[in-house]
Amino acid sequence: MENIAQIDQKIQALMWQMRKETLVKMQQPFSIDEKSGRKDLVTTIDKSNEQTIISKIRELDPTAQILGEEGFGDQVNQINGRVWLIDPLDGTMNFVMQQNNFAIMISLYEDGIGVVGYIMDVMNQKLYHGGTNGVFINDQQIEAPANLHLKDALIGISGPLLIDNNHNLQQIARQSRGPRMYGSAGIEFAKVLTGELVGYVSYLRPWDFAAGKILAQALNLQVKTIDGGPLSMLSSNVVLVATERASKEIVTLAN
Ligand code: 2AM
Ligand code: CA
Ligand code: CA
Ligand code: CA
Repeated sequence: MENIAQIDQKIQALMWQMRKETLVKMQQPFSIDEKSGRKDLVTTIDKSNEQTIISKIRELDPTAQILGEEGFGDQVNQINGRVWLIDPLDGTMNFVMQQNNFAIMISLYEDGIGVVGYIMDVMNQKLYHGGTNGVFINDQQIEAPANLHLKDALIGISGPLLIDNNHNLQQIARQSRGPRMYGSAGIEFAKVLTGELVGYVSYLRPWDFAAGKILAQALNLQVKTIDGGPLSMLSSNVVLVATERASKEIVTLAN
């Protein structure tokens, strides 16, 4: 394998290529299928994006494991060694209904520790990327967001969790300046990175939060389960990303 700086340059280039391909493919007819039901869609673009990303990563890092949402990667049963996580289209419902507010996400973990994460906000032409050496939007490094309290800021909460009032989330929303709901984990993580949201709570699978977790932790944000515990990288979690202050406040209210 090449060194991480070389790999990073190539994955950044891949993300811009995937953005371009996605913009082209969405102008042509594509088919849409239901996965678990009418609120859980997959398109031929989710699948072809994943296949393109996986074949490129196989070329760059042939011995790594690859975990992709649409199943074109490996059966990953343990997080040791190098593992790439791929969400080829995040916010597929938004992609289908809005042609906006969706992302493409890639990340690399080594022995369970985040190395680099990438979130491409396709329609806004913004690539959020980096790791412990800093977090960037395109070529611009960004600073850690202010350590705001819940009461002073907006919070992202997924629709189903807020509607069902799981984890006391309606009370948590009331204590904030207001809840927001964007429908793409990648877009919501990006808004926490920039301080537009003080935090985000959603029930997510590893490829939904893997890239965002790396970028958030590099900016002193807390990324945990809603109980305040560590996230599992191999199963679903109710994920909380927030400033240090809001994270404590939300965990207390939720439990
Ligand atoms: P996806 O679009 O890649 O599936 C809002 O739906 C957010 O939650 C999206 O980031 C979506 O990712 C994610 N999500 C996770 N599990 C989901 C599910 N079963 N149905 C719909 N969205 C899901
Ligand atoms: Ca999906
Ligand atoms: Ca997703
Ligand atoms: Ca997806």
